[in-house]
Amino acid sequence: MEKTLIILKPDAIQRRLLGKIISRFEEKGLQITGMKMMMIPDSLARAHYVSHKGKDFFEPLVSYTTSSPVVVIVVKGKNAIEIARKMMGVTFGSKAEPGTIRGDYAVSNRFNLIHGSDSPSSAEKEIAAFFTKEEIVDYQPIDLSWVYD
Ligand code: YYY
Ligand code: MG
Repeated sequence: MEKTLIILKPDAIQRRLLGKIISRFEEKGLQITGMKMMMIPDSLARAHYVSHKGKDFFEPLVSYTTSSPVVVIVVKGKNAIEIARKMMGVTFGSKAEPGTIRGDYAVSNRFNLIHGSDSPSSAEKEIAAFFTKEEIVDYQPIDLSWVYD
């Protein structure tokens, strides 16, 4: 089983889309194993997006990320990282395919509703940056034998 960090970004909260987006992961068969609402501190936003430091969109991205609460979720499942990225759609809302989260609910480049880790190594780092060990709850969903063959 793989874990990935999902962030429902400020626009997801402000536009009251939390429930719709969370439902998609539940309905897919992925497991929520940690979840909380928080304000992302400036230092954490900068560290989270450090690979984009120096790019023209970096400062506006940090401002947006810290502008309002977010909901952070640890989503668990076989191949969860790749599945979540597919469900999100490509980065820009205007380019994302219908049927994806960004494709269905976003038109913007920056206001694209959701973050998902892009690799096992970033997932591990990002989960550790946003959650303590105690905040990740290990439990066995009762339907797993019907979710996976
Ligand atoms: O992983 P993902 O969120 O799909 O995209 P990244 O390339 O990692 O960029 C992070 C974040 O930065 C993106 O969600 C929107 C914003 N962004 C932007 O505002 N303008 C760009 N040209 C590229 C990315
Ligand atoms: Mg990224």
